[in-house]
Amino acid sequence: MNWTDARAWCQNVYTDMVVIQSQVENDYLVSLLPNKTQAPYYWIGITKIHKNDNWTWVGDNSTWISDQVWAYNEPNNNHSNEFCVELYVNNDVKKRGKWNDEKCSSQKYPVCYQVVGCPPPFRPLYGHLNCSDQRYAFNSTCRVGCSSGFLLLRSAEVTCSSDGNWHGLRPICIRGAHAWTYHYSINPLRSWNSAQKWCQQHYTDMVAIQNQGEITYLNWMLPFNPSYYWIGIRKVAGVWTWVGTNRSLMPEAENWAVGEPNNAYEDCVEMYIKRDKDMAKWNDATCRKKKGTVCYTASCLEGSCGIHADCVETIGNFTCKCHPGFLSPSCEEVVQCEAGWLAGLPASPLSLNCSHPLGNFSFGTLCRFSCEGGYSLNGTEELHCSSNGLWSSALPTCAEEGMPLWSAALLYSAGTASSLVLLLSAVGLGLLAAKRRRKNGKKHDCLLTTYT
Ligand SMILES: [Ca+2]
Ligand SMILES: [Ca+2]
Repeated sequence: MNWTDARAWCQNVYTDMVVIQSQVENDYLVSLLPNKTQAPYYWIGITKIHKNDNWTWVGDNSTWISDQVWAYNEPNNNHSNEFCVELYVNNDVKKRGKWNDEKCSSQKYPVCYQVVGCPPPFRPLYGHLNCSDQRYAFNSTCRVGCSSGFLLLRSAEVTCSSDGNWHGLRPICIRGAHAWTYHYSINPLRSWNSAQKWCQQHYTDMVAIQNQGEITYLNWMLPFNPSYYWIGIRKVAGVWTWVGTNRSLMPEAENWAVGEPNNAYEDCVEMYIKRDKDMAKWNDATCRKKKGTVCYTASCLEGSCGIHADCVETIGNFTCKCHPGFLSPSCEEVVQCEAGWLAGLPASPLSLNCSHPLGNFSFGTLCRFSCEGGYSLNGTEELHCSSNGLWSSALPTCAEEGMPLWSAALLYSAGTASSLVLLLSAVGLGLLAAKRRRKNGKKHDCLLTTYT
């Protein structure tokens, strides 16, 4: 093939005509190529267009040429148009591995190279890839980005290594937050107190860890530091406390390393970031020790959650935690208490007077009961609707003064299924009912449900 055809063939079948960038590469290539006893030899990918041009390699336009690479008396540009280069591969020690400028129309063997590539890289669920080379060639890289609301764990970038495998931890996107707002400093190392001061000056506060996802993220995000990192827990009046929220550490949130906390005089907490043993676990340590600092920036702003909720920091975001008696997601809706019993409530002798500060028969509603003359109240004088939607106690009843209690009972089961049972005040009817039950032989739990 002439040089032009040879190159086209290389590009078609492989990646391109061979490019040599060092004497070592040149010698290595010679060692690979079949020996020839005579011409034709091999085309290599270096050429020029005009007599006075530099020799230029295909592909990257490099102009590398070794001092010793030309054969004796070459390049001689013998016909004033020797603008391509052949590589001698034969047993002549003076010529083997040397170059000769040649007419590009000469017929020689093409030497091509093929990029060592990787298979298409793994695209993480909820993520996308941005690759430097769509053929995934050797040394090319792919960067992973996660969809909005998902967090990248492990490496963001993988590189195609020469063995045809992607190098770097397989990236994953986990459900997280829109932004991560952790900040750290290991220069200088700080005591716990000065770490907290630094965080409060520059960010919101020392890191407050709320779930395993944050622990995993911090362990991934922070560089290894031999003295590890302070976190925002310390002993306050003998109780492990999150300093940012002033809440005590709940047992379910504990993340102590084996055997920790182990010392009554170690009042601050460090996290073993990237430690071989007990990785990402906590240890109580003396507060004046110098360690790395991890801070966070708060996402809660005033008014983030309205007046019936607390704003709770999550990783780079916040959630609204409704106050008792209010319903998510908006925390504007108030919990209601079952009030079906009202319909069956007699006009007398029991009377009630309710106040509804937040809504009819809702959390906060308070009802006061009284009985008309001749009756006395049995049970609570006040009922209130609790934050869980249940009434604070059973309905009271009115008993005719001097009458047996059961004859004027008003039963109410507090809860969702209100069973309102009014009893007759007439003793006679009650007895009648009892008699009738015996006669029928049926089992009744309650008595009559009408009122006269
Ligand atoms: Ca020549
Ligand atoms: Ca300890």
